[in-house]
Amino acid sequence: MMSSNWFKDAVVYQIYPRSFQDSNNDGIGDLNGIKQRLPYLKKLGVDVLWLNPIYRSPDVDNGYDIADYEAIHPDFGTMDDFEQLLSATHENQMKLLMDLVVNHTSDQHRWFQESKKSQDNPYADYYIWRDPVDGHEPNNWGASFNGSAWTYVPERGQYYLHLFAPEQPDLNWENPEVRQQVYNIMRFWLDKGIDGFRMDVINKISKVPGLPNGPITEGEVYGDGSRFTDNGPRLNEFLQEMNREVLSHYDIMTVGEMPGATPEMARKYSNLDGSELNMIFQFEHVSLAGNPDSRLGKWNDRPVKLSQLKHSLSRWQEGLDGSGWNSLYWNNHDQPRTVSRFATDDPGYRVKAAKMLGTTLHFLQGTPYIYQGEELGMTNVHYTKLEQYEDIESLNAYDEYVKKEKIVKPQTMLKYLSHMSRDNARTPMQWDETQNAGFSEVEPWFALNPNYQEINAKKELLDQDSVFYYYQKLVELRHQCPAIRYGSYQLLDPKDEQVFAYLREYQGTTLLVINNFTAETIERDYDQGKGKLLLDNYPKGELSRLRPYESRVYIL
Ligand code: TEU
Ligand code: CA
Repeated sequence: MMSSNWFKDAVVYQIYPRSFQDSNNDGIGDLNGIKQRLPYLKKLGVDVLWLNPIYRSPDVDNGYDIADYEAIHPDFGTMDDFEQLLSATHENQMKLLMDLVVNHTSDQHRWFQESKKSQDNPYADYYIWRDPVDGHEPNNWGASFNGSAWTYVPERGQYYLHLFAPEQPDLNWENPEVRQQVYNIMRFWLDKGIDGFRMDVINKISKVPGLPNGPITEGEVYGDGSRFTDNGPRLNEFLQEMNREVLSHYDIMTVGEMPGATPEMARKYSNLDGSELNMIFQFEHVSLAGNPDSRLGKWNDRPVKLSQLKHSLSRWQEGLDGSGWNSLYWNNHDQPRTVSRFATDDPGYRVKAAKMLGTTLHFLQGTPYIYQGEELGMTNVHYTKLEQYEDIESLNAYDEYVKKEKIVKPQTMLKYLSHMSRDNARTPMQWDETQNAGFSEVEPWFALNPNYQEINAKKELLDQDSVFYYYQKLVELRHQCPAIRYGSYQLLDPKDEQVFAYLREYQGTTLLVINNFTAETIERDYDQGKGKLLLDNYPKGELSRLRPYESRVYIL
């Protein structure tokens, strides 16, 4: 059994291939495009690339509905292109993670096409099928992208479960043959030499037997089944089996996406004996501002209270120190742009604010993830019309809450979408100021953020004071300084609603990290005077005066 802790020293860069770089001018980003941009990533200094799904897919949910796990989506290129990208990544001393989406498949996957034909065929038990109850769905669960979590198939006279879209049927992990099939897929890619997996909603693979009804919020149609689907009874067992059968035979890293996980659970999933995964993605800090009307769930346009953000991140820092491992992220393909969400994208402050957020996150203990464009301070796209959206989650939510249930006004819902939609993260990468931003020579599959002439990689690479070079510095400091990687953590002034300040301590080195989350100049005294300034996003200033969105790090 191999074991290695390189994941603790690594910085990961997430690539959304569809929106990263188009190489053949069909308007869609692709594998050869990523290969062309390796020098850029090398320059940023990241160690690991994670690619969102690149498998054959009908793209109901942009690749998270996989029709063939061992084929490359023609939009992205060929298997040969993939192998070339993998070796080029390795030649550049970087590693490559694939997205493993095995809670569900596409309804176009061969297994499902067979499974739905009858109740007795070799694939009949590959998915979660149940008889109707009194002519209705087997239970009251709603799906993540709205509507029921069950769809009826006349050929079988049964319903199948889908926690996401109807085109994303859930696999039946209780069936040992399904698990072996998944392990085979994993070996297929690992044997090509990839360096690990990001595992999509992997904490939903073990459902509570009996699939009981979930609680229904007043005024809602469907019940919330998450307590019976997330972190279920056999999850640790399944992960340990996967680890024994597959993961432990390779020198790789793993990160499991786990909505609803607590630090206590994460200590098991990322436990230090290496029997499950290396780390998880938790959702707490990106779920702090729900709508007061709980039927609307994540849809809101409210700022997050800084004390709550600090409390949440601190709970994970303290909760996993010495007993598990954190992943650190502000952004991914499902989250709005961090600078717009947690600080400001006002042009007067955007650069400072992006650097401040980077500092806050990158000085924590754990493995940091940078989502494409975050290193440029890319912003939300600020759409005002429904037609501008593309994402299934956003479109279904509008349909449900505005048109069907009429619980929110169109203008209000558009404000919520503009603040929270996943599409904010999915506009094409902004490479330069030319037409189509250097992403493609033709019109991209999804419109660019109109601010690309102001915010783009070419401009930032020419400006030593850019967000890009600041992120480069953050990565470099992490590589150099063990206290950033391994130090213990202590939050200062938990109730301060303006500043996020904390200490990191490792083998006699103490770091003091100070972040002003406001557009105001404020006075704060910690132990700055005793320290040596390691990093600042402003020119030298007065010791206790913090300028708007200023970040400072001292070695005490
Ligand atoms: O997301 C899991 C998940 O919980 C999502 O519902 C996420 O919380 C939501 O997009 C934010 O409101 C993963 C993938 O990252 C996402 O892109 C997929 O759509 C989803 O799984 C289904 O595979
Ligand atoms: Ca292309």
